[in-house]
Amino acid sequence: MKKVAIIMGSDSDLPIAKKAADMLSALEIPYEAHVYSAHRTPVEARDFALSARENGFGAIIAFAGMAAHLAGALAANTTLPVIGVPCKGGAQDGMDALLATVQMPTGIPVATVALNGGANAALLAAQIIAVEDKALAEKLDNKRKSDAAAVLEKDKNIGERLTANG
Ligand code: RP5
Repeated sequence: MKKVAIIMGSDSDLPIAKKAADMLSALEIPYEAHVYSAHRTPVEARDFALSARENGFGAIIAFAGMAAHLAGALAANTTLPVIGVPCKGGAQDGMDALLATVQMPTGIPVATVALNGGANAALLAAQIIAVEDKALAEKLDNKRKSDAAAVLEKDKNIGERLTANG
């Protein structure tokens, strides 16, 4: 199975990256994690992206806050799908990172998820890999079913919970 890359701009992004790592582990998808900054270690970030396909990766998830150029910088050096996770914090509490991640020029796409959306980034990476992996696609279908069942379970007693004291 293809691996997923988890690349953080800083180890301060770790709590958000952990949500992705946990989801990938739950789906039994192999991943590799690194701290490579678009600004502080641009050479390492570029080299990783340039060799990612030949190193067996199928998708890259990039976590960055503030002037969040990491996802775009990686995407500039690979045609593997790159998923950007804008991280909260900084002067605009993440809006700066969201816009820096999502507003890519034509030709270099980055699939951007919600602020701090580590779990969805992992699910999107899983869906990309599942295009060519029937067993993983089945796992994702089953997860959708069990997630839906959990919501319907909550629906059962929501009226009582609404009227309960305290
Ligand atoms: C970004 O700047 C990182 O991805 C992180 O979200 C933010 C702050 O980094 P640190 O100053 O905490 O290392 O490049």
